[in-house]
Amino acid sequence: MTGAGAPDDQPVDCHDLRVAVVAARWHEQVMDGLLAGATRALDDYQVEEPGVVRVPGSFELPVVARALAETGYEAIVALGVVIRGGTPHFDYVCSAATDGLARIAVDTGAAIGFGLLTCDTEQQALDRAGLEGSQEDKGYEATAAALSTAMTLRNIRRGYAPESP
Ligand code: DLZ
Repeated sequence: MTGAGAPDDQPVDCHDLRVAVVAARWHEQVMDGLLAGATRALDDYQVEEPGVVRVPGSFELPVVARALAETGYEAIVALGVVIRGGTPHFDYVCSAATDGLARIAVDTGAAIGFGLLTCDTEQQALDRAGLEGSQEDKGYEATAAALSTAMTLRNIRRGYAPESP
């Protein structure tokens, strides 16, 4: 199970955080599950009026995430699915999206939720999509991680001392 060891974080109040979700369109059923998971997390964390932007494919996630970060969004959740069997460009699309998203987080200081599934088969993606019968809920996890990180960044910028472990 890929999710073994994941933290069991409890939702915190993020009602005044500026949050956007950027989601690719490839692999509709899996994307529907990831988006539903993200929506559940946004509700649990009390995010008000999150923005949602769709892009054609995962390759386009970083450039749109960057534009959102530059216009003041503090947390951006990137959702996409790339399936090895479905594309000869698997490695290129995965690394462009992954490297691009990591760079945006470090360069802009926005919290980026990494909800990009990179799978060998569609079944693996379905297992992680938070659908009925799925074993994992990566849309929820990526959203919770982005929100938690954004609150940590906000506290650091406001001069609050980091919490002791
Ligand atoms: C072209 C392509 C292929 C073959 N497979 C996927 C995929 O599995 N998942 C995904 O999100 N996007 C895919 N794409 C589209 C690229 O991400 C991109 O949208 C196009 O190359 C146009 O720039």
